[in-house]
Amino acid sequence: MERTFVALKPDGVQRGLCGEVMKRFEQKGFRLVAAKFLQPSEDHMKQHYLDLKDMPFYAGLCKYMSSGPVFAMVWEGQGIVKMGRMMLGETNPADSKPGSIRGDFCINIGRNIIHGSDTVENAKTEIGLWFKAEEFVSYTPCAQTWVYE
Ligand code: IDP
Ligand code: MG
Repeated sequence: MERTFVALKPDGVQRGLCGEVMKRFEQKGFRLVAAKFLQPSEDHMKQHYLDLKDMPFYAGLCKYMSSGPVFAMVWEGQGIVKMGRMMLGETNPADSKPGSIRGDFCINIGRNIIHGSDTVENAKTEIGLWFKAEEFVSYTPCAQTWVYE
């Protein structure tokens, strides 16, 4: 089973969208395996977005991400990395279709409310950066056999 890292950014939390995002992942049939609510440090965000360190918006991005609470989650399911990205929409909300999270709930690229891993490999790295092994809960959802054949 594939896992992905999803996080409501400070704007997503402030705008009361945690429940809406969780609802969409739950209703799809994905399984929540870890979650925490925290205010990440700027250093933590610099590490998380290390691949963007040469971009002009990097410093502002890390500041924004550490400016308030973040709701960090790990979700599991078949093909979840690619599907999760489709559920999020494009990086720029202006290019995101209605029906996607960014398409439905935000306008500016610098306030796009949510993060989701873009590849299986990056998901593994991000999950390792945000969560310890003991923070995962192992269980079988009662709907498991109704979601997967
Ligand atoms: P992603 O979040 O869709 O994976 P990335 O290209 O990895 O997009 O960029 C990470 C985050 O950096 C974006 O979600 C957004 O918050 C921010 N960002 C990306 N491009 C810009 C920009 O041109 N201006 C301001 N912020 C940006
Ligand atoms: Mg990215």
